Amino acid sequence: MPQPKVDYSLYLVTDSTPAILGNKDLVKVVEAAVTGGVTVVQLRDKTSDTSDLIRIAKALHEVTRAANVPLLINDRIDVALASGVEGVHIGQDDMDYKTARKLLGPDAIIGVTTNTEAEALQAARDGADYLGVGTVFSTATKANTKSIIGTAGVQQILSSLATKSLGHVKTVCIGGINARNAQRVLYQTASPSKKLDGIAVVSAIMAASDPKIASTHLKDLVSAPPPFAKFLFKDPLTRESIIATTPTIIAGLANTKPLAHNMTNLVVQHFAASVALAIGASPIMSNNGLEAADLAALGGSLVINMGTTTPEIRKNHLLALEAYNAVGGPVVFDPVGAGATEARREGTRSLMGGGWFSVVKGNEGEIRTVAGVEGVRQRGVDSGDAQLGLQERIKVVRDLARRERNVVLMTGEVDVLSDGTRTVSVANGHALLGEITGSGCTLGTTVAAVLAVEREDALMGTLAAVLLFEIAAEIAAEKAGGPGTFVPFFVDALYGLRERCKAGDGTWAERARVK
Ligand code: 3NM
Ligand code: MG
Repeated sequence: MPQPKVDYSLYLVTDSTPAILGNKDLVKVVEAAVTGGVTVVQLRDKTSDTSDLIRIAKALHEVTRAANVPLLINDRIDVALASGVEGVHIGQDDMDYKTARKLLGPDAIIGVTTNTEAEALQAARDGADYLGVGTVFSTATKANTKSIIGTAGVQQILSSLATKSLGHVKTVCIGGINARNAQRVLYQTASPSKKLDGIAVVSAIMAASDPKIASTHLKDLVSAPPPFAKFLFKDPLTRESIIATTPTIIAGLANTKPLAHNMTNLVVQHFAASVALAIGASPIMSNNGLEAADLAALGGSLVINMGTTTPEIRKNHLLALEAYNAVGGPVVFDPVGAGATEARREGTRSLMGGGWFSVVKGNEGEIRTVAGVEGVRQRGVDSGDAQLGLQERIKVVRDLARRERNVVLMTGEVDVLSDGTRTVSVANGHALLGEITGSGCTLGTTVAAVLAVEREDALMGTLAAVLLFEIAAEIAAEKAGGPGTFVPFFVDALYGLRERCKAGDGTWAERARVK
């Protein structure tokens, strides 16, 4: 009998240790999980004696068979054979795939744990039915996991499989997956050519006080895109469409007055609030993660600026990121000075791993740090020297946007922004922006405020924000005597452009120098 088509969308790995199972009954938990919507079950038990394992496997099999859910045994081919279950899951240190296949026959389901591209390609070539790809996030559930590969690592493995004509092999990811991150992990790991078939979890179900409710919730989550991915609207952009659309977006901002939640650094609080007000948003400067869910519910947007982050503030950033992700509210990441110190590199890693950003905005050094380019040194948190040529900058920005499935904005004399398919460069702005403090930070504020109203096309929204900001700087520079007077003229110019947009006059956008 050929293998029936397996649904890998919600894959449960059991754990009988007291730390996870508590005093619950394993069979009852699996029964509840299957009723809740789990689609595959793997019995993973590293300590029980063989006779006990076979007994447990048979008991679980009664439950899973009734629900038409395959039961697999971790590592133990003998136990799988003795209990007559559907297959096994083998790790890199277990029996090799080919021997397992010989012993179990062509109809058994055999999955393989893979941590690297090479392991994944090998297992897929050998003929594994599915791969368990991980470890995605650090987890307390499994001792001595190999490397943490993050969503970017999973995506790299998926696209490599597709490139090598091995896209048919099914894949689930494992390690630290739970209801808070399941949807965005599925979203962030997807490559254009291959996406995951499901998620594998241990503690999210096994340690839940109500495994049925936990499973139902997870099943609902994996069956739908995350709230922030509702809009996939991507009109081609031309200079004409950009000039026509930008003032409309800014008028929408001024007329809506959306909440602009700023979690920003000590240096620019006041200036950022002034800029947000000038462009027509309603700023709230709050670094308290505990109120982020309430603020996210008000329908605005968030900018997380890493400028003066401490470990305490980072916890707040992560709480807020999660809260906005949960309701689909736009979040802009401004990784200020990302490459400057180890603490900032670590902060960048944990924020990028802790949620999904609609836009990542930074200078060349910051964006390259986010992209994981080694050897990028930053002296301070100011812009520093550009090192790459325009074509290289475009490649870094586009590749990062593709990887994160978001919008990336790299600022500089020429700004480059991309959503992975469409890439635009902007040559507006003025040198005086580099002579004042907080110009980069307030651009982040501006982008986030605009995204609160432009929900359909994040690239166009980001571009409108950049043009508003930089054309205002050009207008201000015409009047300013230097950096000191530039700041008030700049706030005036932002305000003036917004008022012109409200009055239906969008001619200023013709100053756009976009390509
Ligand atoms: N295998 P949780 S991580 C069983 O990386 C297992 O191969 C892993 O537990 C791997 O869902 C892991 O509680 C434990 O984080 C996953
Ligand atoms: Mg193993």
